[in-house]
Amino acid sequence: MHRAYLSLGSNVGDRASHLSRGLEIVVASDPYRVSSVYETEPVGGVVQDDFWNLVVEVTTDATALELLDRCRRAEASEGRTREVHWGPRTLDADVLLVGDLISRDPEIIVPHPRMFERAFVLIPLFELAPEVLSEEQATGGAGRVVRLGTLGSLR
Ligand code: PH2
Ligand code: MG
Ligand code: MG
Repeated sequence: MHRAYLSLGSNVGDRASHLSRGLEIVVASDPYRVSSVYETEPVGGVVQDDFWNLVVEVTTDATALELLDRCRRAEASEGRTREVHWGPRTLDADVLLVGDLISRDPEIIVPHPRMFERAFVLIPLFELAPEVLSEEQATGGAGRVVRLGTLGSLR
């Protein structure tokens, strides 16, 4: 058993529904805890609407690749298409951390190679599990991030 952390984001359509349905798929039947939802400035240069982002902690036996498969199924279920790299999406689900695993497999790099630059990942992760980040890491990310409330309160 390990604790894994996944990031979910949406900036197309009904963001709360995409996040809720995606959440159900990525947690499967494992115990989980979820951060608040944050409204976040798009990172990466593409002009697009603000995202809603959250982080979920899953207590699981699933491997990194199995978690990646859940992420892909969640994205597919919300009708994700891949038109613009880092562009608008109904749902993006990424594996951030899987216990203390370090994976350099190009299919699934863990920790997520860009997570420490991104406030939209670090702020919700710090809310949920401050012990997995140093103070320096937690405050080192770029981009405006505003807490909106719990997912339940936004539906
Ligand atoms: N995802 C990206 C690129 N940029 N910006 C925000 N605010 N939130 C995201 O989830 C996001 C992004 C690529 O996965
Ligand atoms: Mg992503
Ligand atoms: Mg992704």
